[in-house]
Amino acid sequence: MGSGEVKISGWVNSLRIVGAVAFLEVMDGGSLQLYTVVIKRHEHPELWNLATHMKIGSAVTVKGSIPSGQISKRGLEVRAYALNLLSEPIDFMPLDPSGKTPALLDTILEHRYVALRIPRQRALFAIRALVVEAVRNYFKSLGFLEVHTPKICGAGAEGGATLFQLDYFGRVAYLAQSPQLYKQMLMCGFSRIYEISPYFRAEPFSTVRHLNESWGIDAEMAFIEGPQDVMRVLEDLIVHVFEYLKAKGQREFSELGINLQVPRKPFKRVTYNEALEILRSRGYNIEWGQDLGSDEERVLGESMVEEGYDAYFITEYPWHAKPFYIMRKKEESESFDLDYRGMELASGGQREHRYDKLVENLRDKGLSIENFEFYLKAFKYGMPPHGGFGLGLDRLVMTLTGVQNIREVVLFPRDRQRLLP
Ligand code: AMO
Repeated sequence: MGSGEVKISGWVNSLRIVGAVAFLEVMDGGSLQLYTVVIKRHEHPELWNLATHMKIGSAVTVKGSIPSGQISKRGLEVRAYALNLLSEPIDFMPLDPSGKTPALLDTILEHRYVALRIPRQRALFAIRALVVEAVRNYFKSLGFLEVHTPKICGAGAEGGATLFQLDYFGRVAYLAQSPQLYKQMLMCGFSRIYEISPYFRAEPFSTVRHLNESWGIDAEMAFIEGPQDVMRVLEDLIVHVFEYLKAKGQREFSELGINLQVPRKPFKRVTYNEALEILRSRGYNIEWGQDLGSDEERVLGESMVEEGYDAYFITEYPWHAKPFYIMRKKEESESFDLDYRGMELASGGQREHRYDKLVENLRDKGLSIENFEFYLKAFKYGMPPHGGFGLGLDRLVMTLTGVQNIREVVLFPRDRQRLLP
């Protein structure tokens, strides 16, 4: 093929016939490119005949030339000289693949594979893949090692109520809620690691920001001086992801009609106590020690946006609102949450690395020392001070793409109702 010529392998999203000209909208399978394939009756009568009888949704290959300087409104215009029909739908199309007639989210999720032909849907998943690419190249540049920890576990880290239990050859096992315990144990051998992996949580919520299988970006780093060292790595990661996406995701964001705004550094840091003050001034009275609910998160987010901060840390949570592995600081903790416009994106902190204190923390939370023996052992051999964070990948993609429901950016979401497809 010469320059200006293309071979498209994709699906017919729509067909329009105007007089003696047929316009086939074809979504290329391997790219985000939508083509408007033009076939004139008098030029190619056999192609015209095939095109005008084409069922929407058919898989085709097209060869053609792109007229110079001619870009039609939606797709790149191609004058076809070859058209091959490879596979026709044998049932009604469950949704309009051109996206001109919008489909309900339920329909999209039920027929995700077909919905991926809609330009907007493709853009969402192209962005998700770019986020993972950005995360990997960020951590690599800082010397973090990518690791993989088990997803079938003998103990949970984030509370018993949300564990999915399974039978492991006659023993009780759980699906991993997070790599928390393993990433900490690794601090006895590596000083900077990260993992991108699924979290399984039997959370009973049906909200637009919770899933029962979500993906996390976890980092852990040793030899830190305090939680602020970890916060800086997380803050830089977020800014890097936004900048990377702004540079590499131009086409995808233009499909979504979004002009990405990179959050400004440094992110605002508010202590839990300051957050309570802000909430009180807005009529929300939270008792000291309580976690912030989604209403409170939203109101705090509004106040931060008014101050010019999209992204902000909430630090020094009450110890009793945080898990046992976080380092205690009297009644408070060396913890942080990272929120973006009222939604929690990440949480983390400095961990307790001193064996005796860690045992005390477990006791204080009413957890069995015996169950955590395998984890505690790693703290006997020169465990350095360390800290880390868990960043919700799905929530990060939600934030970047502005979608309102987390399910939109997950191919086959798992929630309380959804186990198939
Ligand atoms: P946490 O439980 O806050 O912390 O989880 C970290 C981040 O993961 C995302 N997330 C979820 N996203 C969608 N649906 C869910 N059900 C869900 N659960 C969590 C959120 C959240 O901020 N081990 C600690 C992290 C650490 O301290 O390193 C942990 O798991 O964006």
